[in-house]
Amino acid sequence: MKEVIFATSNPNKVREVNEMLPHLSIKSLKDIGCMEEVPETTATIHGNALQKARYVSEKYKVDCFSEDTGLEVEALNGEPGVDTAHYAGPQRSAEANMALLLTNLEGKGNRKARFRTVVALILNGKEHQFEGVVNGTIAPQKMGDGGFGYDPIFIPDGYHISFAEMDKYEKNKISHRGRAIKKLMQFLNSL
Ligand code: ITT
Repeated sequence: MKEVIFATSNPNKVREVNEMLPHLSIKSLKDIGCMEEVPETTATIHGNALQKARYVSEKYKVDCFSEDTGLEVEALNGEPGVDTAHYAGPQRSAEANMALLLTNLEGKGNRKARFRTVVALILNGKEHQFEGVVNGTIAPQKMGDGGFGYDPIFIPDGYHISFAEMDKYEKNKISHRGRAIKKLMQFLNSL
């Protein structure tokens, strides 16, 4: 498999997956002429990943993979979870999302969190899912300006720096997305 369709409209995800899979040609939704908003309306990260892949595969008659990512904070009972992208409202602002999370964690001793990515692949009519998780803590305030989304406030376990302060290859090596994509690649290579 040399060319793969990644059913996402998030250019940061495309960039990271391109960095992880330099030998593959990754096509995004824009590349296949899909400019519409793909629905993600289920109650779970697994459900949303599958919903996006199914929608694109059925409508555009292509094999593809998608992914859904959530940040799960222990002291907030797993929130924002499936609502990670629009935690602070429909404008999907990373700044507003981080500010709300920091406010909601004020006064809480437990700042443990994890990023979870579920990749859903539809290949020859069959569905497959691959999960990647990275544990860490939520920083007391933003640290660094690299990466995207919640990266400035997420410190992975074993580090004293946030994802936003980390070299991009280092992040990809240990991240939720990196781990899920590695499983996807192992599966594709085993075919
Ligand atoms: P799709 O088109 O793939 O659905 P999306 O941006 O809507 O793109 P999600 O629904 O999976 O993606 O939302 C993920 C949210 O988590 C969004 O707010 C991202 O900014 C954030 N996020 C995802 N991966 C991240 C990462 O590696 N580091 C920090 N934040 C991340």
